[in-house]
Amino acid sequence: MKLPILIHPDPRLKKVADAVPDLSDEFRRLADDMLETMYDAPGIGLAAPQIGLSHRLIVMDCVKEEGAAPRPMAMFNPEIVASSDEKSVYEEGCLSIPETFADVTRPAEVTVRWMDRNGNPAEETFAGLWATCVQHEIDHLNGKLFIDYLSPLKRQLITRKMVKLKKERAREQERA
Ligand code: GNR
Ligand code: NI
Repeated sequence: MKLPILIHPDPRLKKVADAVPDLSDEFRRLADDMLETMYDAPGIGLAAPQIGLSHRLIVMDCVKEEGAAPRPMAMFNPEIVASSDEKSVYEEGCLSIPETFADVTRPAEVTVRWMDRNGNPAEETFAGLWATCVQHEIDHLNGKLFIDYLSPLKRQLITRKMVKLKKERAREQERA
């Protein structure tokens, strides 16, 4: 089932999400719904707060080669346990901040520990787009957006643009 994605500014995007205590079919179904929502958008990642749920759950698939096998990942309670000193700059976007992109500097590699969909612990070191994406998603769980790395002025301009976009969309909804 496809779920509606919240647009910034929204207080639900600013909250620190709660840990998932233990895995149930309900959470597995939620992860599947989030993957469906992410692929449909289309996006390379999605965090539960973006659909208004305060759970520490993210999904992602950063395989971008045309024709390559997809790699849908669902991570419960993900934690960064190591970060490289080396940095990388990537032009980020966010499904909760549509049509907006900006360069963000982050550690080039991160090691992440999480619980997989079977409740088993997992750990992996990510690089490239995967590293950028997993850090962007974990930020969502801590109420942080990529625009929080920009200057207050840029952030304010983007927030104003989003307020306008939300009003336009609400008006379109009324007409529909
Ligand atoms: O789809 C997405 N693309 C993206 C591009 C660069 C850096 C991060 C991302 S994540 C984003 C989807 C999203 O908003 N996830 O929270
Ligand atoms: Ni995002």
